[in-house]
Amino acid sequence: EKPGLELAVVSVPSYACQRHTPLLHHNTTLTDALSILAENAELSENEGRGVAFRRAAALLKSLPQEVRGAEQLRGLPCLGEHSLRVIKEVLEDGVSHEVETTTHSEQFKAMKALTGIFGVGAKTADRWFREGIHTPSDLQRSGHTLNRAQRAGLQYYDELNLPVTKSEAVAIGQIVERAVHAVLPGAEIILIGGFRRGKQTGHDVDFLITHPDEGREEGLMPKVVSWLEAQGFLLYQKTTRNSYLESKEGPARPASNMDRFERCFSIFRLSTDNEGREIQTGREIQTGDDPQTYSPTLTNTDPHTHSDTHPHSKTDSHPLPQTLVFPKPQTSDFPRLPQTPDHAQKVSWVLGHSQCSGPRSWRAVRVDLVVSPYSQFAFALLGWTGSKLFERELRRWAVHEKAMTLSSHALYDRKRTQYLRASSEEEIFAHLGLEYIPPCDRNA
Ligand code: DGT
Ligand code: MG
Repeated sequence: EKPGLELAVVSVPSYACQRHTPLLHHNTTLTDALSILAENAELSENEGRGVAFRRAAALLKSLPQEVRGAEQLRGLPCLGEHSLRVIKEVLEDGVSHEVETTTHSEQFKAMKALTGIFGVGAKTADRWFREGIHTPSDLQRSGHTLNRAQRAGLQYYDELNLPVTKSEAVAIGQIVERAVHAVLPGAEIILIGGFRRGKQTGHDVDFLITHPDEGREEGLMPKVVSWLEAQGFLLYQKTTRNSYLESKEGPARPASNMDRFERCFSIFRLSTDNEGREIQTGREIQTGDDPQTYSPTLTNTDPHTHSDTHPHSKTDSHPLPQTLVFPKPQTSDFPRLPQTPDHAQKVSWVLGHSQCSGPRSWRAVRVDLVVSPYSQFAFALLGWTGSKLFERELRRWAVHEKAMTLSSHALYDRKRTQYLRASSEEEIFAHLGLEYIPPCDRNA
């Protein structure tokens, strides 16, 4: 046997939260194939099957080298019979028959297109599919009564399915920071989700907001939303108190604090000028606004440094992340984007009703805001950084290996019958008996 090929000799732990999973890895052909089958299972509401494919893909993402033959996988965890069969096929033939069939199936294509509408889940999409609705245009013509989220989803369909760039995320971060500081000075805002893990694009932009004085964050979301609305930054918003109910998960919910968890699902109106530069104006600058800090600006980020997305690097000893600090806007400074996405032109208005006379100077972007009390901030940060599989694996590890219940609010030790406090992600990993995995290695 060729030296260095037996990957199993490298011991690979079976929970994704025990492993370092970088964004870029060596086995994308295999993980792309498995991800399609996972997606198909999720769209068919076969969660168990979806998770099995996701776990297999995550294992491959964590391997230190490219897999060239199935024999290299002997002894590795997380690879079920079905996943192994798919992997072997791809290794031998370059493609998997099942993956090909899936990607070409009418049902898969329709389910992807319909669930691509903001506000539409697998159940609704499946019902529509069985009525013969396969595309957003079919839905539009069907005359179905849609809720407010779905109407917005349909209206901005094309744009919301364009990846959000890191630069756009930064521009939105500046707006969010301004909104939050206008209504609550001293509040802290941090970019979470995929961008915190170092992704260069995302399907949305996620922010977590808190205030060091516990209680000050209460009632913050409606004020932030009002400010954003008054400035013309919101195309859609739905604020829910405590949308992530963990009633199913048992005791990991501090009864008194639960009702303070607020979340806002929104669609931002992000200005772009015709040269593909993003600016952060909503409507006109309001009288009384400081034009110096409210002028169109874009702070370009170096695409090669991830330091701003990883405020919790291993060497960072700050117990809590610092507020996202953006450089002071400089009106004369309009750096060009690394890529210059002219979204207004890329978007083809298949649905007809978004037509405008000229190229538009803004685009719609999905933004999620979450407000957490300071005492739960580390849990919220860990819970909202993802990836989804990494989160699932953390909770599975907690329950099965530690008899603990982990949520985005708290960690409960069932043997000691007490909540374990933490003011940093590092402390939570320590409570769980896990090596600290930084955000950039949570891309399971
Ligand atoms: P993407 O698709 O580029 O936006 O990728 P992510 O990883 O940002 O995914 P996203 O935005 O759906 O969610 C961000 C993270 O937040 C995700 O990795 C897990 C977590 N998350 C999402 N929805 C919920 C929720 O309802 N409750 C809790 N606790 N966490 C959630
Ligand atoms: Mg996200």
